[in-house]
Amino acid sequence: MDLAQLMEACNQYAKPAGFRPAYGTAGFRAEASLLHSTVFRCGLLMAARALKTGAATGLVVTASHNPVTDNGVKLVEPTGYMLDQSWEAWADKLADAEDAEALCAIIRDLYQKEDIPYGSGVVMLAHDTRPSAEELIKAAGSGVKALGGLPIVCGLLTTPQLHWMVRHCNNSLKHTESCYYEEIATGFSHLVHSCKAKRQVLTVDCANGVGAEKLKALAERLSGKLDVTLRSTGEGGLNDGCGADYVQKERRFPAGMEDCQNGARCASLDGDADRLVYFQRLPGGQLQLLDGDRIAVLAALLIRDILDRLSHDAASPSVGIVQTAYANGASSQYIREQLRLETAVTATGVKHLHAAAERFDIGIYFEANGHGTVLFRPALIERLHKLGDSQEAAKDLLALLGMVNQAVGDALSGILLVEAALRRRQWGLNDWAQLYTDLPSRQLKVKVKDRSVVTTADAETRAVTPEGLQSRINESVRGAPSGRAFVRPSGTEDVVRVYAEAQTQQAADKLAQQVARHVH
Ligand code: NG1
Ligand code: ZN
Repeated sequence: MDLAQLMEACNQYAKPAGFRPAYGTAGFRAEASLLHSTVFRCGLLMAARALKTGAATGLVVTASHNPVTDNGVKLVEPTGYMLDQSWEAWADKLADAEDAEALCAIIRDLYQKEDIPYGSGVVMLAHDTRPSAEELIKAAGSGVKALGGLPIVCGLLTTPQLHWMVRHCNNSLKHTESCYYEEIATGFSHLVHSCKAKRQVLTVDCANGVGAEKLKALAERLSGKLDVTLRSTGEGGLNDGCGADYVQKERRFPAGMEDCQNGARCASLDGDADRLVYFQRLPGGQLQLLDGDRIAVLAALLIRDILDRLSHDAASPSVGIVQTAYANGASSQYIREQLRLETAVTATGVKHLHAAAERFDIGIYFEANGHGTVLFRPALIERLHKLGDSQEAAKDLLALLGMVNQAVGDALSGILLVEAALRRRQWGLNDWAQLYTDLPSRQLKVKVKDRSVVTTADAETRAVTPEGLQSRINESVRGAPSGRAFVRPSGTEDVVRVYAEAQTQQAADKLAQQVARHVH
């Protein structure tokens, strides 16, 4: 490491006065013009992480479902997962360092405490469609180079594509963008090749983000096996009145799809295409949401159908579903009582869900907002390869493994998962929707002076501070039939989030309003 060079580079990316970046639910997010120093420092961090692990790491410049004027950075481990939580404190320290001198001191400390070898770390860089991406990618590259590392510029990609590429690269597998399409499309083609179900056109709201171009590329490789019509492909503002977060939180039809036909099969991606929700218009005109909870249940049914045909002499693979407190109570009840599957509840953020899903042979994790995937334990994969020579069911599971992104939740691979599951059961959206009825729920955001005064415990279901808040919430919940409510500070926006569900929409709305008042 050339200290003089490092100092000079650090000086070029000064932190704006008064800016206090913090690593949140999925990395750093802020108004884009504030972020140059943060992204530069994340470049430093990921170059060091690459040296520590002896493998390539990744960095995506994106603010996901947030407005186009924001940006952010998501950090990728060599496994393709999100940055190891033990390193989040280093990310915070680096991002928050006041000046170049303080920054260099933290780097020295990092090298010493983590015993980082000297050398050149490889960091793969990608970005979404935000206009601020170009400058921020430059800042990330400068950070990597300032530590003597090698930035590999992968360009415009969905977040899950970059995660997939990092994982494949480190497993010495082909990892180009076209290999990504090839692999997930091959899995899908295998799973649907003998399906007799009539194909349905899927209309996809692409949030005016990167998903539009990438889903088009995927559909082209499926040679007619997936009929998609794309909406919000870039003509409007990113995530502006459209996208998975808008549809899931507002329960409204996205821009350009207000006039969709009753019963037409529709889906929404978010701005960086790692979230997916389905929806349809009911005969009464209202929107019916098929969210991440429902995708998890559908995935479990697909897996169960295949496992029922698998004969093996060892114990049956364990299958479990991981959710957060935002999961609709009706979905959790269905999973426990009807599917009789093990469930786990973790704090918000896929880093938590992912870790819990790894405890099963097949771990399904989804946030209600549509971010999730299905993980296969390596020992099971090995067994399946052996069984695959003689058994169709093992081949089906291996096809599923190839189709579903093993690194992180992925809306494109999620579409293939949902479409394959529906087609194999010859189901339409109504069959899927009829599995259970969601409890009415409401989410609100509350702006407060300092959201960090709200702290929580028990997978965010209980407010620890401010004192007295939880007992006021309990009081309100007692007054609502089948009521449940919780609050937590957002890790991506400057708000406190309120969630409430109850037997009727009116009761859920009232409960959410009451709890929001307790937060103020
Ligand atoms: P925050 O802002 O911490 O609630 C949101 C989502 C998370 C996750 C992250 C990352 C909700 C309620 N929260 O986090 O689930 O997806 O963004 O993008 O949807
Ligand atoms: Zn996203």
